[in-house]
Amino acid sequence: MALHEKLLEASGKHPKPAEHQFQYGTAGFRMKATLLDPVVFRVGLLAALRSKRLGGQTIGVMITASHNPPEDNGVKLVDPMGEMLEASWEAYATKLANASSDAELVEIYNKLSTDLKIKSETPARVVYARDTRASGATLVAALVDALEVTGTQYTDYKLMTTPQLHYIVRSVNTQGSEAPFGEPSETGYYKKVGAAFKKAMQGRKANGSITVDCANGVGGGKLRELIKYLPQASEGGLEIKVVNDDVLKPERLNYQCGADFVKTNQRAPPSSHAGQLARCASLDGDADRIVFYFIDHDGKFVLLDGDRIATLAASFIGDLAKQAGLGDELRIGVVQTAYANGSSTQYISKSLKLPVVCTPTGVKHLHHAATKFDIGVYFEANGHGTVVFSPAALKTLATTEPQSPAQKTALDTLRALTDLINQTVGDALSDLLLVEVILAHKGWGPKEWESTYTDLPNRLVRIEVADRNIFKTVDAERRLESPPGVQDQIDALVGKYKAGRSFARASGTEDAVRVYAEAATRGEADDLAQKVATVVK
Ligand code: 16G
Ligand code: ZN
Repeated sequence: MALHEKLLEASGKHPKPAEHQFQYGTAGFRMKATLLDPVVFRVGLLAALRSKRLGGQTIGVMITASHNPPEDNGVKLVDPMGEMLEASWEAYATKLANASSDAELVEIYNKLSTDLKIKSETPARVVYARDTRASGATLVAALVDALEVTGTQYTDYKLMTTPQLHYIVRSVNTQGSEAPFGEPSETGYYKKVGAAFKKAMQGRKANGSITVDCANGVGGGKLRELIKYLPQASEGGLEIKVVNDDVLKPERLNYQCGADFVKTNQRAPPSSHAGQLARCASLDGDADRIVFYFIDHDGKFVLLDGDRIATLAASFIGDLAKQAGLGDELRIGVVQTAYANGSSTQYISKSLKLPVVCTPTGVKHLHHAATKFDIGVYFEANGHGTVVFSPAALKTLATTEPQSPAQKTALDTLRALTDLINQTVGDALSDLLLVEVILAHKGWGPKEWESTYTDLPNRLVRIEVADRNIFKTVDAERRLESPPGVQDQIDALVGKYKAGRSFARASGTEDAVRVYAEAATRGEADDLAQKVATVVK
């Protein structure tokens, strides 16, 4: 049978419901799992094309809906170096997903192959994994149908966190190269991270314990596995208490727990019994986000979100670079979005004296901007982020000869960090250990971490509008250029509040507009958010 006949036949088993329009958004395709079968099949076709286009390099397919409810699922592609799919290909994904018939799908597939000058003899290679959602297994079957029909070589990595799959993709593609990323296996990941953690601690004892809420998602089992590769608590290692790691009851996933719950509700999961000043953290459902928190002396909940992780990491890495004698050589910068608390931005530029860049929401934008620095620290306030080291910075770190014991210690620690940090994408497990390393070095508890600056009170409001597509932003989403006149009204309102700042943008994941406001006091922040919401409505 010719390929187009085989494609027609295979596609016939994954029919697209006529009424649905799909879009490859900031986090791939995400929706009710019952709608996703044809989408995953078609994403499988695109993964094969992408791999062939890149000369047979391995492409990753991750099946997850992150912090969404259990009945949702999603799918996204990972490019060869572990980055998000190149932006121009998102449109191809959307096109394939919306083909209205099997015949049209084959037509689009063939046209893409021709337009992209894909040679049929080039091999295609794909690796894939999924989170713990009940729908994952059948969606994998749809993916495999696409990989089979296109003659793609594939490996099933079964259950994995999203960042673990990113690690695998980069490891597979750099095997045998000058810069191998790691062993392309789950154990390889644990070994790399575990060894780097030990080195980065530089013989320091961990300070007590941390309780980690795993959102009843895939991160729980993986964290338990990772712990086996860390210095054991009985021998002075860090004690990690794993909670909310039930993956057998599907309805518990992300329910009243996890990073999104904690960040959105600004409170600990109801199941948490942490005592005062005890370190706590929450992962999201696929373990690519993490936030920290604690209960203060007065019983108040204190959140240490992505902004806090960014400032902590930037200050630590900046100090190490200076101590290693590389303060002038390595350009360190921080990348945030408009959602970053204004106090964190001030702290980075005024106290840490580091450059700060603001980009639109979405990991791919932050990641891209971070690669412009020698060492780029990027975090979204919601807890997704990582640190990227440029090839030049890695070379400098590898070849610098330390001139004193202090320089050597700093250099060794920096080198260990380059392995501890998952540079492909935000990784909750790796970020967890990064924060622990820094707190141990600084001798800090969560209270000292929090006391570096005071967050401005802020409020986020979600507004349903008739058509969110009319809201067009400029200046990294900080200003609206459409609808006309709305920005002027927002400016006039903001001007009335001390330390006021506010912006409105269309959500990329929900049919709504989000308004963010911050001001000197809680009351003013709430008031400003409400007033701007009224203007937007
Ligand atoms: C997606 C993004 C996340 C962003 C969120 C914003 C990735 C992998 N994920 O989940 O980074 O914070 O969208 O959602 O890029 P919103 O557009 O609905 O505010
Ligand atoms: Zn996630």
